Amino acid sequence: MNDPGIPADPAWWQRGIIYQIYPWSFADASGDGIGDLAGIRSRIDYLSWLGVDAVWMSPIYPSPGVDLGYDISDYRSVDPRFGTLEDLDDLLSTLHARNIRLILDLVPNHTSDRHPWFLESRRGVDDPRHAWYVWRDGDPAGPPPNNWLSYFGGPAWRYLDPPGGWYLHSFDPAQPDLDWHNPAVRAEFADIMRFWLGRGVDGFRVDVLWLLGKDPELRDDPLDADWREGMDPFLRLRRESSEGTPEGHVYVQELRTVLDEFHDRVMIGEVVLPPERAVAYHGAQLDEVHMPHNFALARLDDGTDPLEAWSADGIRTIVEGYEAVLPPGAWPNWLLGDHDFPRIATRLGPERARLAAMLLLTLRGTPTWYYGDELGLPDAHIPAELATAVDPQGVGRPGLDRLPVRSPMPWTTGPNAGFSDVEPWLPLASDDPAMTVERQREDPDSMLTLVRSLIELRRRTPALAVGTYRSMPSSRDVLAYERSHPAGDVEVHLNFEDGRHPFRPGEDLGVLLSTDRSRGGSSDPGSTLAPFEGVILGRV
Ligand code: TEU
Repeated sequence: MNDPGIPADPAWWQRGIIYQIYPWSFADASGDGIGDLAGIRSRIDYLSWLGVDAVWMSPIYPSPGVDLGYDISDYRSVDPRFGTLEDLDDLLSTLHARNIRLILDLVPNHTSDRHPWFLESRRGVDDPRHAWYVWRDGDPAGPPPNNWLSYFGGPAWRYLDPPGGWYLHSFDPAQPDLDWHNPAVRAEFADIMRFWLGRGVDGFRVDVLWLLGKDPELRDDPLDADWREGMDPFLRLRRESSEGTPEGHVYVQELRTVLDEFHDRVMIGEVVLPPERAVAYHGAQLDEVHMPHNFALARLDDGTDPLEAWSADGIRTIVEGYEAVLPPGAWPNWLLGDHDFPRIATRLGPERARLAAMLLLTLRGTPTWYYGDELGLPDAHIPAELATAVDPQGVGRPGLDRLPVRSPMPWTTGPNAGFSDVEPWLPLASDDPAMTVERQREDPDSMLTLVRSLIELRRRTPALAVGTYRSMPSSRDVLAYERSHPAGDVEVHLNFEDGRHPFRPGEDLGVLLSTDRSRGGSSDPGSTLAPFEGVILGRV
């Protein structure tokens, strides 16, 4: 009999590993200093060698670039920075030929203020496009229609004349929010999805999914009683009216229905909410997204000391808490970060980043891997004069600049790290030759070698790919769990402390893989874990 925790016939997105590419920074083939689709295509050998099953690309559509592609001015085309629609088709077919799927980023909450729809909406109430956005009459001197706040700092409203009114922008003023209560908007997005799915794209990561369908009455968000003077002003409100409404779930179901018109596609939602609320986007009947992204590890050390937060206890609580709230039949997922969060190697340091990689790639649920983390790439230091772009979030909420996590992928020890023939659009994170694919590929002790080995082991070990999860008793500083599958069980022991720890592996188990370079591939499990060592045990 099949264990209820093991999918009988796992889909590609359940078995697989998803690799996120930030297209600005992966590889530049055109020689303008910015990454592009032809660049990504030229690196498919690498993706295949690394062993990933799918690529999620951050937005590649035409965009003024105020929010680096998350401000879209045409949903059915490719930005000339990145290439053409033909380049996209070419990338897709080349990926498919290597058995790698392609997931696009769908950004339905807002457009660019230069999108023709928004320009038309400014003509006034008589224009049908007016009701595509959230306009309200009012006095230009204020106050705005309600107290909602922008993720990029300040009020979420701006007055504009013409048409003489306030419009809602949950992010930058250059990103006006669409009105998802308007059926014409929803029909348009259904059509956009069909456009891409019809071209063969394998699915979408839907940007700020939980912001769709805000309170139709635009009621104020309540004040957060825990907020104190000196804290980030954005955290002053509990975002109960501006996000996460019941209507939003209905609209997500509609998107899912469109997706399901096509065979074997996936819909993943960006839902930056605590797990107990995020999992609601699986849908009551599992009829919303296949997976709302699980940000529990990305946010584990939010506002606290990462080295304290990443304790065995801290992580066990996160993992068990998430497993406990996951609806029956829903498939989990994990990520360490994405293009919005500080990089894992900067948060934890190189040693613990190896442990975090072993954690991510041995937990139950689809891992999403952020490009460059496989090298242990740190956040880049970006002097203002060297950046050719700004992050509006960094401007509006100092300390939350995201450019440092979006630096060019270092491929070689040659000029510009082989990313581009010219000066890249952002400085490299490191000038250390050891921080390149070229060097790490050859080094058996490198982070890249470890990540590739973890992926390879996960792919050929059913217990790791789709097995059940169970926490195991262990000493206080060690996180231990078992992944079970009829094909064979696996144990994972992760030592999160700077001391040696005894561990008792089950009978007949040997070390399949260790994060510790000095264990040297020995199959003898030994009786202690080295500081910050993680091991995967199985029948050898
Ligand atoms: O992110 C939304 C979001 O939640 C982020 O603003 C996040 O809270 C913050 O960056 C954490 O520091 C999505 C995209 O991932 C982001 O890149 C876009 O800027 C944003 O939507 C608007 O489209």
